[in-house]
Parts: sequence; C-alpha cells; structure tokens
Amino acid sequence: MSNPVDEESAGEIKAALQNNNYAAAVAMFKEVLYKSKNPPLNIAVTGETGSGKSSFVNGFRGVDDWNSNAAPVGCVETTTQVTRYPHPSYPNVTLWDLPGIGTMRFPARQYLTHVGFEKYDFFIIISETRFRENDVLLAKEIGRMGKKFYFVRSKIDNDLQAIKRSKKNVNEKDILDQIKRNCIQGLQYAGVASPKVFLVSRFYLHLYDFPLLQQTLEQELPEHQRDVLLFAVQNISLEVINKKKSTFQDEITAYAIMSAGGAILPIPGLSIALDLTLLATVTMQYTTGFGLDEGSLKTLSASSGVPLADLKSVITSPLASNKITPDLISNLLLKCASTAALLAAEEGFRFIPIIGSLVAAPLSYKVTQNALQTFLDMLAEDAQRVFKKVLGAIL
Ligand SMILES: Nc1nc2c(ncn2[C@@H]2O[C@H](COP(=O)(O)OP(=O)(O)O)[C@@H](O)[C@H]2O)c(=O)[nH]1
Ligand SMILES: [Mg+2]
Repeated sequence: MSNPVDEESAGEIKAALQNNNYAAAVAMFKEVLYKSKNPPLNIAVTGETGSGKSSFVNGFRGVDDWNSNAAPVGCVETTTQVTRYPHPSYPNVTLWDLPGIGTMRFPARQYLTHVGFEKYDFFIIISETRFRENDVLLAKEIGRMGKKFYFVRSKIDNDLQAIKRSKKNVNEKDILDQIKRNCIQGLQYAGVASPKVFLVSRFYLHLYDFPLLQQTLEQELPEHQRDVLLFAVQNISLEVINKKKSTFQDEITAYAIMSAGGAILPIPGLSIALDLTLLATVTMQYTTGFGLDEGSLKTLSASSGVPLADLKSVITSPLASNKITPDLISNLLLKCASTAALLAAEEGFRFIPIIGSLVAAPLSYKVTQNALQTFLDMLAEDAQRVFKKVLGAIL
C-alpha cells in the first residue's frame, strides 16, 4: 500500500492534531483511507414489478424494508425512473433499482439506453417464477453490450413452503435442484448460452444460493473491485468473515510501516497522537467491515429477530459497538498484555494515556503491528460469535 495521504489532506490532519481536535483528525483520516481503497461499484437490479427487486436491493445492503433508507417494497411501479440506493456503510457501492422492462414497454435495447446501461458493473435479473421472454431479451441485449448478467430466482422460501404443505417427506435439496434445473433449461432453450441462476430468499440470505452469488460476483469482478464487494455484503457465512479478516490482515504491515516510519506526516511531537489516530481509524474499518458497529448490530437485530442485547452479550471486545477514539485505543494498548509489554520494553518511552499530553516518540513498528493484529483477532472472533448466535436463532 502506498502512502494514501496527499499533501493537502496531510496539512489538514496536521492542523486538526495541533488544535487537539482528534475527532476531526480521525474523520479526515478515515475519508482519505476510504477513498484510496474503495473504487465505485454499481449494481443494476432489474425484473418485472413484484418480482422482489426492491427487497433484494435492501437485503443486499443489509437494510430492513421499513428502514428510512430502504427501497419501498410491495409497491406497484408507477415511474420509469431508475432509483439509486447507496450502501449505508460503503457509499461507493450503489444498488440501482430499475423499473421492470414490462413497465416501460420498450424493446430491450431502448430500455438499456434509458436506464443508462454503461454505468453498471453488472446486472441482476430477478424473477419470482420461471424466467420469461422479457428477461431473455434483456439478458441477450446486456450480453451484446458487453456486460455481465446473473439470474436470481427470488422468493424461494415461498416455493419450499408451498411444496412442504402439499407433500410429505420432501427433500429440500432435491426441490431446489429441480427449480434451478428448470430455470436453466428454460433459459438455454430460449437461447441464453450458459445462464447463471441463483435461488435466493430475501429473508434468509445466508441460506440457498445468496452466498454462492456473492462468491461468483466476487470471482468475476476485476481485481480492484473484489474487496469492495466483499465488504458491502453482510456476514452471510464464516467464510466471508475469514475473507474479510485476511484482507485486513494483508494491510497490517503497510500500516505499521507507515506509522513507524513517520511516513504519513513527520510532525515532531505529534507522532504518537498521529499513530493513535491511525490505529483508531483502521480499527473503525474493522468494526464496520465486520458489521460490529452500533448501526449494523441494530440492523442485524431487526432483520434476524435476535434482540440487540443478545447479540451484544456474545461480544467480548470493547471495540465493538463503542465509539472508537484515540483515547480508547491508548487505554487498550496499555491494557492488552501483548502491546503493554512492548511499550514497557521501549526505552525512555513516556506513555501517558491521555493523548493531549503525550510527547515525542512515535509508536514503534512492532507496537503498531501488534496492536492491529490484536484488535483484528478480537473483532474477527466477535464477528464469528455474533454470526453463530444469529444462525443458532434462525435454524
Ligand atoms: N417470501 C418472500 N417474499 C418476498 C421475497 N422477496 C420479495 N418478497 C415480497 O414480494 C413482494 C414484492 O417485492 P418488491 O421487492 O416490492 O418487488 P419489486 O416490485 O420487484 O420491487 C413484497 O411483498 C415482498 O415482501 C422473498 O425472497 N421471499
Ligand atoms: Mg420495487
């Protein structure tokens, strides 16, 4: 990772630190780091009215249907407008709720021009039944325009329930296989060469094919956008949590070098404040990335039905669901056995846990690296415990 801080931002961060305005410094830092590693990702969601587009848009962003930022669900489409829904934690990721092609009464090519097809990285075509002529025409045209498309067969929970009501001893996997096979064959018959079909329930994203869809998209995106997608999706499997962890892991050395080398901003007397600011900022990325910030936990509680207090009861780190400040970080450094020992060993290090009065020495490479590693381990474990708690409650 090259130094992400340009000169102008460096000046602003320095000014904030000199005024003891650590909150502002953290906020600026966050913005700079954020921009440096988050290219835009635009996902188009299309399908007939009632197929579950808006629900999918909400589910994908981890937003409840009744949230004020939610795409309205269960409404008949009356406009031909495209509506943009940014991801709540990663605003560079946008889901676009497109009007159904049937609503528009346009031929596929004209429809794609109308919705501005160039700006999308890929298309999700949703249907609550088998895919129809409009879906096929649209897919073919999207393909002709050099873009990728994926079919989502929605409301799969409804299908399973209906079949279970009418038959005894049903094997869920057999039913799912058959629905998927029918969809694929129908599309192939209509001339879509190798259709990628995913069975999804908006209400049980971690079941059925949503994790596979996410994995497929990730594999097929250009490399620089893969992590963007990874972090935009909720923790729908332990594998996702592990992948997030390993992405963060890869960056630790770079941050440690930046911090210890004074590479970001060599400001005499302020380096420790700056290091703590960097640690706080990176740690915040961890909590948001793992969905352990207060907002994400509330949303998860609402969508899973697991009370917020129960989710919090399995969290052990003081970093989750707390406001992360340089002060909290400095206190933790002193409390954690691994970092406290390192600090104690550093000769002449006068470490006072109130950053306003800290002097001189920057944190060493080892302290920064150790601190980030400790925080990352803690938060990844918390994320796993929260995930298991939710899974245990629904399954
Ligand atoms: N059971 C079930 N219902 C769904 C699912 N997805 C959407 N719905 C329901 O289908 C209806 C239409 O959904 P909506 O998202 O508004 O469809 P849109 O018109 O394509 O945007 C709403 O009542 C949703 O709650 C799903 O995966 N399972
Ligand atoms: Mg809608």
